[in-house]
Amino acid sequence: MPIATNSSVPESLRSFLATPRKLLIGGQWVEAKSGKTFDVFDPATDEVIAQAAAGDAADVDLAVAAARKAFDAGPWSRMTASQRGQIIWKIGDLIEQNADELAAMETLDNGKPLGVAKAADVALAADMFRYMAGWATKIEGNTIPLNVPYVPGGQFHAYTLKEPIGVVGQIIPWNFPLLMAAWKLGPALATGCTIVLKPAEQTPISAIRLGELCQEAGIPDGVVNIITGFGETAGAAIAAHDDIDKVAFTGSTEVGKIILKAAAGNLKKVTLELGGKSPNVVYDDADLDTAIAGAADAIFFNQGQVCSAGSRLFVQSGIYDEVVAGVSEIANNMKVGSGFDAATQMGPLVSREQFDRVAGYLKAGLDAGAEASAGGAAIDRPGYFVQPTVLKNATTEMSIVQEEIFGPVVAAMPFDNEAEIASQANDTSFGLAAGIWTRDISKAHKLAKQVKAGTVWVNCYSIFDAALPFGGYKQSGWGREMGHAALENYLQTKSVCVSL
Ligand code: TXE
Repeated sequence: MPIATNSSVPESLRSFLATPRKLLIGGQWVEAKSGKTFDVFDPATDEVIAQAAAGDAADVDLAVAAARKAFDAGPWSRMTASQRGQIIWKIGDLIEQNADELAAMETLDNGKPLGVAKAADVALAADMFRYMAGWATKIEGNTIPLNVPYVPGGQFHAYTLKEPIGVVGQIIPWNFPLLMAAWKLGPALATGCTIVLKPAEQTPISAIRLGELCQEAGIPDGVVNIITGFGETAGAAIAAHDDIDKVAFTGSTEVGKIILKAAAGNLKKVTLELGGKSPNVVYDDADLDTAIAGAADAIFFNQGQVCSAGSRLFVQSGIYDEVVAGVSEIANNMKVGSGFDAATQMGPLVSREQFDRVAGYLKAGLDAGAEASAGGAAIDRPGYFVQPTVLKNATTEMSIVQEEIFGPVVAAMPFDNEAEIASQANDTSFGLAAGIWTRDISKAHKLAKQVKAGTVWVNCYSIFDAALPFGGYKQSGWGREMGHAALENYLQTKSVCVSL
């Protein structure tokens, strides 16, 4: 449905999108130095819905200078932790107050169903700021007893200070635009850092609006800077910038490696949340109705554009046919359409590029001998829609089993030998998440320990909470998002030693 006739798009959003959106630098909304803008698309219709400023290295320079000034001169760094915490909490409140508009923004820009945008993206984003607001006042060092052998009788008072790392660059993807901004900004703000954030070029809108909400909440000028633009220009400038102390990236493993190399220039600290190819293991003693629904949700949630999606489904042989048939039935009955249609369970993929990538994997899988027991093709209609797909007869060496598809495509494989399932589950270069479905609690804990993944869900999948650390083993990344662990990404430890 074109935006002009879409009654689900609130008037406030319509007028927000009517003017080209600018960059937030030092508390001011400004055009890109180059004057360039780029088009933002509705993936359900291919319609241009907005223009955003195409920031590049020159704008990143200005944003970093503003962030540096705000970090060095204050007031952010001079505020008490409690004052900072209250402002961060207020961002959560403002997200909640603007939930309808933000959810519509995500549906328009990313394509996801409106109900999901509101219940997951927006609600989790608000919660993330509130959770991190609470941490602002609880960042503490230690006192440390010393025993220095070469200073006999020496008495010392030693302690650690936890200090913000400084100016941080944050580069985020398009699958959960607002939520990824919240995952990044929340801990950086709680620790007292200042930020240059670059949203994905496919979905810049909600981050721009979040910048406005940060200002409304009382975030001082220069603390949060938002540079919309492309990866190869704005993103690369952030990764390489000599005055950025740390870069946090969520995106493809391929770009994660590029960022790492660029960051080596000034040895800025790096955290990476990258791709996945997560195993979802169903044992024959599982509650099958729950496991089948869970396996479908694990891959089809957010059109499969989830880094932790359960994209390799391992099913114990005796129940393989039944589980594959069950997941396929769910796939076949899924209502695919515009995210604004209340009946829609799955929206379009985010972009033409992602649509082509997923279609390419479908073809490669079918050509290699996998068989579609549901879906298997793109959907012939405007927008970037593909069928929810279950591929059976998949084997380990196929690209659909080894590579991240980032679409609603699951490869289902039987397993016989319980002793070997851990090594099968671990047989990729990724290690982001895993699912286990069984009534046998000891079996579940045993596999949970063996699997090389940053998150393991037992008898559930895709459960996220601001308090629960999330991140990757192996090539799925470095560091953890959320929870107390996320604060460490933005802190450094200073040891102070005083002779008494
Ligand atoms: O990701 P990119 P793309 C995976 C998923 C998907 C694939 C490609 O498999 O199919 O990546 O998606 C910025 N220097 N994930 O191409 O390019 C870019 O502008 C600095 C997994 O969209 O990694 C965007 O802001 N930055 C994933 C961000 O990186 C650069 C989420 C992600 O884009 C850059 C998204 C560069 N040279 C995709 N090039 C997850 N882990 O959740 C691009 N960017």
